Amino acid sequence: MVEDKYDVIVVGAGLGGIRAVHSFDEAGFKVVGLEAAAGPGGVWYWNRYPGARCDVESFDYSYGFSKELEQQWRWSERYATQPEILRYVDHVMERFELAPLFRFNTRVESLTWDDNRAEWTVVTEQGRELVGTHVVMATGQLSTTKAPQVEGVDDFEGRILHTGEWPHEEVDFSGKSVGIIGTGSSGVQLIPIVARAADDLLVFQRTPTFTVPANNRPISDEEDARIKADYESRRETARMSPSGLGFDPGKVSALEVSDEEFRARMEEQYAVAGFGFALAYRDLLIDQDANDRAAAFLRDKIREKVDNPDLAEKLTPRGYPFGAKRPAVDSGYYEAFNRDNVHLVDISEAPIERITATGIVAGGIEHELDIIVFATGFDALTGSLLRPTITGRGGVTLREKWSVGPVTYLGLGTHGFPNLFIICGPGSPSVLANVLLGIEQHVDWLVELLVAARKDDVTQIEVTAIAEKEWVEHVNQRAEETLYPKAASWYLGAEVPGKPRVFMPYSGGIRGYRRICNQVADAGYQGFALTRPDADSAAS
Ligand code: N01
Repeated sequence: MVEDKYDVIVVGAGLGGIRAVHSFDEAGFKVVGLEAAAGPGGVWYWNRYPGARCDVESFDYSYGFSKELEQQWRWSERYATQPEILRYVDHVMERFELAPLFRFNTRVESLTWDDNRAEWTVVTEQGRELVGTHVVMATGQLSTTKAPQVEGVDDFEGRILHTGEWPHEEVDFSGKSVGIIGTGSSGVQLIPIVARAADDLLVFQRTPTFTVPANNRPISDEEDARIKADYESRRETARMSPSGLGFDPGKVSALEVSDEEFRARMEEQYAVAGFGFALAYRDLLIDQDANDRAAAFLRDKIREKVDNPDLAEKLTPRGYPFGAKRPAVDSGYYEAFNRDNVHLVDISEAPIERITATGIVAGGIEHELDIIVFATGFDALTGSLLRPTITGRGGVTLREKWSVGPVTYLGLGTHGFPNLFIICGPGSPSVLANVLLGIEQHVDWLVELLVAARKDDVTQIEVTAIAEKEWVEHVNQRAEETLYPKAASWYLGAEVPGKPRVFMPYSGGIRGYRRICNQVADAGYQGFALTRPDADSAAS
């Protein structure tokens, strides 16, 4: 039974879905947001592990669409914690009265395109049916968790947790032996906290990670007032920077400066910059020799921070360029390994064999544990898009179409799936830029597109095959100009065995990307076929 009909159905109530629902509603569309979780927040709803905090600065990881919101919300720290971000989300939901536009506890199972009626039928896990002229997938890039397929997981008699599906109540680590598997951003944030709380902490590390210090601090009233007095120029600086983070990439090559000058600049960046560290010189992420210099600097820092030289060596990343895997931003990560109760289990050569009733067996040794935490990450970028069955024109599913990797035009849509749009999808800057800026740019661009379509009686909007092909080539070419493809990362699909290896985000920078999107719009939505009933395609 068809329950409801909408102009726009938004899937997801993370920061992308919230912004999309709000903006489509403001533009006069009948819109509904569907969310699997019991509440809003997306990744910030699920990733409640202790130590979870954003590693983009709070002033930049926030919506820019409302000056009043911008002025009235008070961030407490340079990098907001997960609970503070969730409070912000709740505030936005309340302030803009968005809750009535969402349905929570509503997981989408399937989306099916009807070519004759030019609309999508969306079926939820509960079997409810909704019909929408347009669908916007705001399902996030890092929202489908993955746990390693280890034999014996079900035999474990202690507690198993995943950082990406953390319980709502506090987990008591005191008096416990805890094993954490994974040393990506989530593990790096969690480890120092558990180290202080648990009796024993065993860190199971497969690949050491590069980290840069967060240099977190409280935001004083003075700083808050200063930034708010001219917030627009901060936003503009962010918009005009390739990363969307406001960092002006260095103009100089790391290879042109003396050792002394290089070290002084790196020290300066290390002490303040967080993510901006990678942008100190113009070529750290594109030239191997330049990158080697930065990597050597970071390796020295590990040796300085970790007392035991053998342990320091084990924690030292080698064999892939700094930044090619997403670096973690840390607060006391290496220092945690100087504690007597923290032990590294190097599983690079002696992998985890199985989980038993009482612990983890690796390299033939059983490690007894009360709690096992999987900090093993996500089926990134495509996991949540491919989880529901999306069936497009001619009965082709998105899983079939993307069986050799995701192909999109601008990361916004894919040929054969009319009126289906993605917020920060593969092929857009998404995770390689300030994702909040990416979300707002995509939502604003899509609202303009649908307003124009409504005005011109356009009922179908579809990416053309040629535009998609050319965009994918461009994305690949931009990636090849960088060091990103040189690491087995989740950017590349290496995080899930058997996943196609395709470099997924757009590495050409969000500033240039926005320019391209604007040119596409100015040229009458070049690369999209716009169809009116009983008329031929209006653009291609
Ligand atoms: O996941 P990851 P994450 N056996 O994929 C290991 C964002 N984020 O949740 O490298 C043993 O980075 C895996 O080892 P390897 C951020 O964009 C942001 O930490 O595959 N180990 C790796 O060490 C981040 O990049 C924030 O060899 C296994 C770890 O688990 C992204 O989310 C905070 C394994 C997974 O690292 C994902 O981060 C947190 C196995 N079978 C996350 N499988 C902030 O903004 C995987 N591993 C602060």
